[in-house]
Amino acid sequence: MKSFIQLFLLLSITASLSAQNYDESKIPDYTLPDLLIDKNGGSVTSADQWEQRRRDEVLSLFQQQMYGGVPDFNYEMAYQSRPLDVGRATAYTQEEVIISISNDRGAIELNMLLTLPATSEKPVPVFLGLNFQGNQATNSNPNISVTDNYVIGSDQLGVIDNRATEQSRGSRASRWPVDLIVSEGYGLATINCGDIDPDFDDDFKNGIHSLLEQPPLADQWGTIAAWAWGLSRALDYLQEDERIDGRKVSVIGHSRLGKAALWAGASDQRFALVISNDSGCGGAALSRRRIGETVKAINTSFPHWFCKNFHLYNDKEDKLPLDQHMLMALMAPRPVYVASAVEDEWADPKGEYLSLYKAGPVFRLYQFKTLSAETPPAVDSPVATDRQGYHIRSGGHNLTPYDWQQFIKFAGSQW
Ligand code: GTR
Repeated sequence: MKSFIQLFLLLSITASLSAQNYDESKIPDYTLPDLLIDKNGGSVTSADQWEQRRRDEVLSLFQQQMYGGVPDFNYEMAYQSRPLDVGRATAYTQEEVIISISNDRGAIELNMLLTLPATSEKPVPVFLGLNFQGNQATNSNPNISVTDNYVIGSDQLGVIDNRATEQSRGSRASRWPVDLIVSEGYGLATINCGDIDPDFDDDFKNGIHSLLEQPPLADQWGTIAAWAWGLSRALDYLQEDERIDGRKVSVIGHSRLGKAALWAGASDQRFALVISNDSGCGGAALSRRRIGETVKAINTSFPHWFCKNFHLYNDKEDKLPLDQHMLMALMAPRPVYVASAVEDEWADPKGEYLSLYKAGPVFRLYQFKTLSAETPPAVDSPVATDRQGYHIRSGGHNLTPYDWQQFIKFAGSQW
């Protein structure tokens, strides 16, 4: 009976996925909302006008219709740092920074694994990104705490029933090539996304939501916005630590955590560089292309990721008053890098490129050179302009050392 039910579930998932379009010629005609026309129909022709009139309008659209705004609530933060023995590694130091966030309703702790080059004459730039399986999975140091919080992953990664086991140690180290990162003079900070908000639909009761009285309204945060908020709290700490150059913190994320990195970068302009890796629908990919994962597909599988208003656009992408090129434009004048993978069709690599390309008019208001070709570059041939970088890597949905090499190179060209 059990295997019959499993077969039935598998067939229904396959049927619903095969309903998705992967054929470029079947993309419906669409028109993207104009970045440089404000809500009263006025043209935006300078960087000043963008910043004073249009940027807030665009940001509010994403808050109200897609990711959800953060409700007002009071909280206190405290930090505590615990140095870790790194064994024979000499190139870097490691510590766990516990960021406690509390109010009279409750408390959560974000455990941030901070890896810094062992020697540096000046404060170092840092990459900050959330992880899926806990800090212990990002690095093989046996002294890193195994998270007790909810994690996402399979038994091959040492995760059983959304809990990390000892076997998870280092199981995702290839996604966090710390030797490469520190050898280029950068630090790395990472937190289990489940420390901020566990990634399942519980009607917004756990994680950071436990500190609020009310469940979110239709235009208030889902889980992606909660993760982005947590990234900003991590940045609060990083900007206070004197070993770190708080003006050079890049926010990075893969897949759903790439969506969170983009929203963090858009909503918090203290992030100096924003990096999206294979973030797909609800991240870098244009929603109107409806190729691979669609708005309906994502809201059905993950009803808790976006605000409730976003569900109104299931099968109605054309009614969205926004699209993801507007999210990219919110990064301007700061640099933004988008990475795709050629086999990651579910994430619509071409749509990920196009949103960056279509954000060009806003970067040009700042006199920056922007991507010149509407067609994505060849596989494994990164392109970069003043403030935009992109590559499409061979292979599938993953975060690899190749991706990091490009991010580091691009960051290096910015400062
Ligand atoms: C998929 C989801 C994508 C992407 C991915 C991930 O199942 O459809 O939007 O976020 O998960 O995060 O690995």
